[in-house]
Amino acid sequence: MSDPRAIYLKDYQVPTYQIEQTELRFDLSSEATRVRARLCVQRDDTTSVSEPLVLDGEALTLISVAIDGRPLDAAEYDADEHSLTLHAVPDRFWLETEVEIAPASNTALEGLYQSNGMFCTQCEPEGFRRITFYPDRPDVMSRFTTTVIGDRTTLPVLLSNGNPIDQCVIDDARHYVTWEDPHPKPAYLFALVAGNLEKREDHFTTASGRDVLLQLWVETQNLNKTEFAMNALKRSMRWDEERFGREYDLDRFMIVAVDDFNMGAMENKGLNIFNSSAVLANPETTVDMMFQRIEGIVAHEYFHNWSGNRVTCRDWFQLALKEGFTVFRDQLFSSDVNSAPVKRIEDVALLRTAQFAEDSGPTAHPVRPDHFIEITNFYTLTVYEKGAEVVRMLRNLLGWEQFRQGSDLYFDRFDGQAVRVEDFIDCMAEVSGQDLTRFMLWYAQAGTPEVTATSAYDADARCLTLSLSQRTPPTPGQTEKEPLQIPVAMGLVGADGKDLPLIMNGESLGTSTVLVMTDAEHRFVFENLDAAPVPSLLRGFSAPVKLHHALSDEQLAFLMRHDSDGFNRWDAGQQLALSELERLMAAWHADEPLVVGDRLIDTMRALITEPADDKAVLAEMLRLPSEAFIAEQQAEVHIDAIHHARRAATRALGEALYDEFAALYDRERSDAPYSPHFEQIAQRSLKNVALGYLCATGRPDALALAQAQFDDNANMTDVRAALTQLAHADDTALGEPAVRAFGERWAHDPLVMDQWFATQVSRPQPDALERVRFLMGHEAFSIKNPNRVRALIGTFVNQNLVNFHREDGQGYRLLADVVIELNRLNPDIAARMVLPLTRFRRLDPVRRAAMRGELERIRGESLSRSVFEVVEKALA
Ligand code: 0A1
Ligand code: ZN
Repeated sequence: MSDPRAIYLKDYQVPTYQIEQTELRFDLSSEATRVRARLCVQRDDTTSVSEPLVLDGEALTLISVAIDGRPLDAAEYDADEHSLTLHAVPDRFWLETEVEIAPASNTALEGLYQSNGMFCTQCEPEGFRRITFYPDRPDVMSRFTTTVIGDRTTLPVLLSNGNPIDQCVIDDARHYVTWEDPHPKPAYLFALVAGNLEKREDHFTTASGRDVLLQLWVETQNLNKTEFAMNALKRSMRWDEERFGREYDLDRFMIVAVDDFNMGAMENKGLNIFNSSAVLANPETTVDMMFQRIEGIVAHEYFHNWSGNRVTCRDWFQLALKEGFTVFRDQLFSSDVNSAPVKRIEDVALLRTAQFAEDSGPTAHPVRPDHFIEITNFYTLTVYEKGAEVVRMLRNLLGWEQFRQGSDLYFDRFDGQAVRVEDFIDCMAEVSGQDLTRFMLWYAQAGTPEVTATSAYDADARCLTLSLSQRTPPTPGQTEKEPLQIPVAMGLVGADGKDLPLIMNGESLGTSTVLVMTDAEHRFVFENLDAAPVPSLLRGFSAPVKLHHALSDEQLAFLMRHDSDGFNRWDAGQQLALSELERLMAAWHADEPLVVGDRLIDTMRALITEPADDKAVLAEMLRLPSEAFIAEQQAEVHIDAIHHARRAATRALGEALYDEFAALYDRERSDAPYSPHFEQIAQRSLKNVALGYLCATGRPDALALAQAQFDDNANMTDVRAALTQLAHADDTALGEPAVRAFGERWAHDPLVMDQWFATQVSRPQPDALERVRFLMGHEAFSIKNPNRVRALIGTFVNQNLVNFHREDGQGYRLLADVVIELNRLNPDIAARMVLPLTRFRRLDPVRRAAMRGELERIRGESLSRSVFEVVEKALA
């Protein structure tokens, strides 16, 4: 059933009017901000003179409209809830409007809003229409000049895009600053910030020798958390010059940290606005993982200056054009400056759990959707992460050199334009001479392709035949799927653990190659092999597919030790652990004791005791597959079986390898001053994995180690790891006081209190849900702040599966209550939070019914468009 309110890609039409110049004047006040806009409007050559000018506008109080200085009377325009229409307009003219808006009551955090008294904006994708009447679409690009007027004492800092060109004190109370951005941009990249802020300042000299002023603006108490992000910014700027030949193009680059923010951060031209959680860090308050996330986000937003801002999207269906490419660029950056295999492992783990789950659920959509009701619902893992995998596949198909040429051509050809995914792909096809027609299907087909591999060795012919087939399961609205172009990076591992030379049709391919699938079935014959090798397929996870390659536990254990590809070594280990966990789950269902087999224990022992070349990879290899990943492998999901099997395995490994883990813990302890450098991070990660196994035994001496680490208070990574062990122990004797002490120590720091919430609500014991309800009443919690909601509710729902999926349905009820409240306050966050309730198809009948019941209860409310779209899809 087609929804009347849906918007379709096929209906795209070029804008009828362009805006050459945009002059804005903001007179800031919490309840009644006045926004004056002077727009130089130009009718498009192809537009008929009778075509009305229609401007978008949401929740605006219109004060006045004038054309070329002449005020219009009410008969000359129509203003409704969503637009302002002018019927007869000249070919080219100045349009002046004045509107009033109320930032203080804007809890949706789109448009102009307030966060701790500070004014800030979020305009992507369609927030600018909440600021003034405007053609709010990315293919209308304009030069902006912005004057911000504000109170001198409460708003001493007034920022917007570009360069300050004028500033003055108006009277005792007020002052203004005028900013000019020389680069034409779509309205979604507009930004304004006003507040009582302080800055960290630095400089960067570009490759061509220009000086760029760098500023990081924060509230005073956060100045001691700015050093890391500033350095990450400088590293990103240098990296983009070296790797992609991209130089910065303005005299200043500013970042502002904001506490209330829907997403991670936003790439507004020259004035990035960041969720404070995505930029503020220091060793006392911030865990290693967050340092790395911050580095990646700073890079991501900076990289958007080219992939997003200089070359932008024609329409929002093209979102993956900027996001997929920019995520790929930030992944490459993080992998260049840290442990490359671990970066890949983390990204793939996210993809294979969360994105694959999206791709197999009711909200599945292609990387480039062809219709939507609410575009904010499409800032998804599919658009971002699968979008990045698609760009990575191009790199895999073309090789780096040609990929880089394609990227150069794209930036060069489309600089200053708003373009489509096809334009990007065409550049890649042009420089490589490859036919990428079939490749485009990656943007159009939803669902995760399944690749099945079998191999047969023929001793007489001394060859191995590798058969690969592909199939993409149906997704809502897309029943038939075509074969995709899939790059399968691979090698053959010989009995000595070394990669064998690959010979196909008499041609030598080296020891690692990329097989390209374009059809449903393929056969590849490798020659000149003395014995049956073990195929190592999909190295580096060269395509976002589910690979079914039936390897025995022996072969998995072999690859885990010998594969030359770090990612595949890890993956073989995960498969091996998974097959053990499956045995345990079967035992749980049969009410039999959960006994862990020797193979898993022996492989883990070997890992711990043999010298490791990459500690970061080792730490990852020692971790069992997450509950979410295990669930993703099952046709029918049994949360309790998963949880108990994984817990039993962790405990058994802890018991069997207690001495080894204790020795590992000791070995990786260090007194060196904290640094977020990846080698130190790897060491802490390894040490804290060991601590986890030790504490899983519940032995008092293990918990004493955790207590000592907590008391030692060396850095937040170690403190939080210790606190987690204490707070998640069955015996609350140590956990309770530690949780209390931590809460008192950090009551003044909301980002640390988020960690405090998250640690408590991920506790596996059955009292977790009551704790969530209790903490929702804590003074540090606010349902209006997205970070608090994610830390408290999001962590419970996504990281505490046994308790969220309680059979009595209380977990679902709690989430539905939250969604109903958020639907009124912040529809975007509500629509994100409701997603776990839509994933009921593979659960047992009792839970399925309970989830559906809660969704129906939500549907009974007066719903925002975003929540409506998700709930309708789920119940369809
Ligand atoms: N373009 C940003 C993501 C973003 C999207 C929407 C937002 O508010 C509704 C905020 C940020 C990025 O990719 O980083
Ligand atoms: Zn982005």
